[in-house]
Amino acid sequence: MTVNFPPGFLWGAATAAYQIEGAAQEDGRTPSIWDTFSRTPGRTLGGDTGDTAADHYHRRAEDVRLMAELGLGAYRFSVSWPRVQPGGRGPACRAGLDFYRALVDDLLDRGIRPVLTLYHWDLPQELESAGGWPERGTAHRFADYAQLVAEALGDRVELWTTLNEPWCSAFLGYGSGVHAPGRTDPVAALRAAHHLNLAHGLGAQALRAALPSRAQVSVTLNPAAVRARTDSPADRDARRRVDALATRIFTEPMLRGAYPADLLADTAGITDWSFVHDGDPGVIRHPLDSLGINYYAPTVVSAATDNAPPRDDGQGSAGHSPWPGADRVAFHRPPGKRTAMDWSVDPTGLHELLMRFTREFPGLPLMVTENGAAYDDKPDGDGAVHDPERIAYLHAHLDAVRRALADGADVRGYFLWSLIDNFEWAYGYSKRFGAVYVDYATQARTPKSSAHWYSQVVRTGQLPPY
Ligand code: PNW
Repeated sequence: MTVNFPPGFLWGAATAAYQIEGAAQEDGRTPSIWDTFSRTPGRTLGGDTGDTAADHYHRRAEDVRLMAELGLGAYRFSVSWPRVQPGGRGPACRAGLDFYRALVDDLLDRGIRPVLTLYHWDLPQELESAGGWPERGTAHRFADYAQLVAEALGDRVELWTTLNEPWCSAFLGYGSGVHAPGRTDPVAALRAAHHLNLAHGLGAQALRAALPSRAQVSVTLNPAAVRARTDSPADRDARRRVDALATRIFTEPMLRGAYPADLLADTAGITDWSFVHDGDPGVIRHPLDSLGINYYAPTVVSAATDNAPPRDDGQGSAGHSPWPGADRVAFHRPPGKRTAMDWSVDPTGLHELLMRFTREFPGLPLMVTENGAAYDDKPDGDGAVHDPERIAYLHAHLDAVRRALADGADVRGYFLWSLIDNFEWAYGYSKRFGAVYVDYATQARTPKSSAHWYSQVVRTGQLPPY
């Protein structure tokens, strides 16, 4: 029996402010940590920055038209904190808020539901200069910012997300240093993770207080679909450690109100966690309306042996690991198909994660808030962009979502990453994740064949035979 997508299933595409907006110095916006980082030589591929990006700040209306042409039912975007609250504290910047008001109005005019993320990695630089996420005060600044945005947009946005992938903010930003702000300190990374959790809890409280009761509050994580290379106790222990650091460090406090005991034990040689104050767990635990899951590829680990190949998870820089307390873990690249990121194509990881959260957190609706792939897209002689590999990737992963639905998972929506090609963080513009091609010289948008394919899926609510 084919199970199709349920009525009301949200079909969308996702982006993030710094990756598409550009206009980095306009209308009162101040620098974020990504402006500082990307302007520092050697930090991003080719020295690319988000100064212009896909110029979405000036092409908002055209981009919303494109979404309507694709038939999207929802659009997931993020608000740039330094655009709406320059410097990360104090009064709102009216021009910045006006941009998001206009965006949301354009979406609603075309029947597209706005799904707003408050924080997709662009911390105001002033807050980083005051200590950043390793400092507790940043969590309180975030709650103030959440209130400010809720007061401005709460009359027209129903779906709210506090953070996007706090794992990346904490461990790539402060641990391995491959993301902004580029620090490489395992204690700072663990402190950052806790203060991001606290920011989520305080932010969710601020949203509830400022928003009408119909509003829904969520968070988006990138849980690891992590597998042990063998069933040996040592390899299973490696799996457990990575699972704790990637996933349970967020899900357990947010959904159950405590850090996992094994995580505290694994990291005891690094920190005593005294930055967790009495009362924090009760704040971090907040009843959520759904959980957002971003999925790209699985992770395969084993216990490191003396002759193990060097760490190769693509996430480390100059020997700095994003996995504090998991030094004896080796990361492996399974054989098989890869994307341009060199990430393996394996949709079973998505099914596995959806079923895991269904089992562990019964009653909590799930949303696939990002899924997609980078490929080396190029226009052909006629200017068309054919990306059959992306269609195959999307088809296989949507099929995994469909199987999870058939197996009882309460999945409410799917958001393709990404609507348009954009600034892929440390990889700059070299990696194209868009369903729509962007010619950065002219900023012309061309829907790739995957966009046409996805449009059919969205319109029919069904996967075509493949
Ligand atoms: C996510 N990793 O980033 C982000 O939410 C997007 O902004 C980004 O463009 C997309 O996935 C594609 O990369 C990630 O190294 C970046 O494990 C890096 C990792 C995971 C997610």
